[in-house]
Amino acid sequence: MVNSETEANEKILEQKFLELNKIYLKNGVPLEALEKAINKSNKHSTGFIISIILLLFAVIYEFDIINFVSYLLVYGKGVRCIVPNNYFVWEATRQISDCSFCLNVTEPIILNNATKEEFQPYAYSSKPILIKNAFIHWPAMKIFNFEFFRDLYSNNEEAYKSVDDECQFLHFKSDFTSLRDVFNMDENRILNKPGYKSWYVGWGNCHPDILERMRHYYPKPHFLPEDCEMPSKEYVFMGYGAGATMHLDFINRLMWQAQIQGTKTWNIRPAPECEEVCSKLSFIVEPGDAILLDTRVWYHGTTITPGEFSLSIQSEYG
Ligand SMILES: O=C(O)CCC(=O)C(=O)O
Ligand SMILES: [Fe+2]
Repeated sequence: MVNSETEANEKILEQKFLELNKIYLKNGVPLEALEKAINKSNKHSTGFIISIILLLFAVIYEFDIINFVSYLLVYGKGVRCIVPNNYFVWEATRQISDCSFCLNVTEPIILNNATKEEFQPYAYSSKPILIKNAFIHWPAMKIFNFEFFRDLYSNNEEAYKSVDDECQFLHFKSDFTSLRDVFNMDENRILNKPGYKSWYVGWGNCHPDILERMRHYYPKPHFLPEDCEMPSKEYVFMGYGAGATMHLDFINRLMWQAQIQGTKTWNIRPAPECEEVCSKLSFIVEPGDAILLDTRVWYHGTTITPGEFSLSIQSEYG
């Protein structure tokens, strides 16, 4: 049982930690580490976690490990991934936000199946935008499912290799280590039958043949500016339950996403340094909807409506 004196002490420590947070954010403390430190259900005490974070920070700062490791892991690899593999280093070196992107934003801008002209005033905005029914006409809405993507990759070693080498595989909370594992899954688990572990994954498709075969079923989103840049890579996110864990993306442009199957809740929040002046947001996307978000500045995570399978296509524009 926790007595009231311990609780009071914990409150004081929590307060002190939040003050320290502001000072140390300049040099970077990852969001998840901050959250764990104030989470009372964590088996370690708050003071212990603060000490570990500060010690870690001191070692990294003192020996200039940030520059060295980020050079080796980020730029050395030559690939800009949606979520960097060395998330801690990147989080610790990211620019501190001036919060202008989230001031007075309490809900997404909602448009209904916007045309290019209607979307134009919002293009390139950092505000979250939801376009209802934007993609209901896409053939992909009827064609894309788990089996479509399994067939797309089947017996294509080069395509699997491209995910590992040039693209990225994101397992979130699932126990998979590669896209191959996902497509070798037991049929009952694919269907999320009771007694089977829930799963949610995402991966980049950058193999030219795979991309061409995917794009056969959807065009460039019709509302995007004619001259906007698009990468030769499109992500698929699919699965159940917990969805994507809270993160920032390490990408060059703004993000668009098409919700193809299932209903998904987006939970987005400003960076910790903006939490006092900006709000956290939560909103639902349904099949056929488009969401546009600056995932470089908005922390974002998703949860899938229980009992539903979610599938989305995601890419960048700018
Ligand atoms: O769709 C999801 O579950 C997450 C997508 C995501 O992280 C992104 O689009 O950047
Ligand atoms: Fe993301």
